[in-house]
Amino acid sequence: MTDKLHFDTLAIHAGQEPDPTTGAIMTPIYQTSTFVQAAPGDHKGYEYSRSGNPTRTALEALIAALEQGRYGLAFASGLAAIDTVMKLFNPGDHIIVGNDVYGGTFRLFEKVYRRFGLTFSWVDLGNPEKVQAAFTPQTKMLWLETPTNPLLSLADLTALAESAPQNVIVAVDNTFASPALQQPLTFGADIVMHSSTKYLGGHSDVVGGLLALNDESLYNELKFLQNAAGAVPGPMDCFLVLRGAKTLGLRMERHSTNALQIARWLEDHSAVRRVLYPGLESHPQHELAKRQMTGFGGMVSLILEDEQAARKMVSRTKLFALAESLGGVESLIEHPYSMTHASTADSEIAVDPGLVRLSVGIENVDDLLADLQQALG
Ligand code: P1T
Repeated sequence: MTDKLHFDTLAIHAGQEPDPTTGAIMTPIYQTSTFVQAAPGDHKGYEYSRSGNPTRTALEALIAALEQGRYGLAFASGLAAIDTVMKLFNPGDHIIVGNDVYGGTFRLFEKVYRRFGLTFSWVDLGNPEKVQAAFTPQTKMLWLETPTNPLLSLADLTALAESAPQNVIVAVDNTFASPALQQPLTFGADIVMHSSTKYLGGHSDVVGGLLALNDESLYNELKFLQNAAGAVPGPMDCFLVLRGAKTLGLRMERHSTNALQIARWLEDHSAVRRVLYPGLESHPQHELAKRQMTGFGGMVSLILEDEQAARKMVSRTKLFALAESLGGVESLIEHPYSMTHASTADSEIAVDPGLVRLSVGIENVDDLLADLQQALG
């Protein structure tokens, strides 16, 4: 039934049917750890909530539909989703990673999985020769974000998916764009990952992670690992993401128009050295953004003179709350160097101390501009 529906309709209906016994239009929160069996193995499709839970099933079907994939899997956090993907690999395997990613992803790869014998190359994905040169016979995955956190760089998904050898998994962290603006599986990616804590949930009230994919055997491996390692979300958290995702399309439109207006305003401000936003004509990959995305999203980064100027700005905003995370209806501001990306300090992917990151919310844009104006002085 859901095959031919448009994105905004899928966001409200995919994976969700009125409850057959009561008619409840909202998917119930099946707050149960276990399911009664008539005889051993004679059950109604559910045995134990780590292995499967009906509220989670609805969310898994939803993310599959929103990403135009066949399969979805839900996790307790974005990092739990990434961690489960990493468990596909063995000591000696090599992973190529885009050289701008969330600090927690860097930490998981370099501080945890390196100890288990995996190796990582951090590569500028905008440079096709460098990407080609990074593949070795041991390379098993290419992991990337587009747009990246926090520098809002883009990767050409079609070109990368075509250039990767057949046996290399191309995995895209689609958290910043959300499936409303970009669907990496349609460009040839093998796995899409989300921190549903962000735009999919959309209301800063839940931590979660999601995967979407098409390949059946890869899905079976990941589903096995999901159950074997057990980093699953509870039913209440699944419900919150299901509810939040219903308005994803509308929210992303407003995030995008607010962010573009703010990015343009910041570009004209004398205290700002550089604005990073894919929707600006000055963004080096603006043309790619227009090809690959249907909107430019709500994340804007800016570079101020130095660390002191950045710290001053993030402490002075009033509507933009100083906090980690992003993608909620309310605007947030943060200092990646000392907050979300502190774990990359002194590494090859360390961030500029003068960088400030905005998660532009869906408030009235004039109020947001006034707040930035008073904070920049
Ligand atoms: O926080 P969690 O749900 O575990 O998701 C991790 C994660 C993965 N990928 C991207 C692109 C992310 O931005 C995040 C989380 N990021 C923040 C908390 C942040 O403020 O950047």
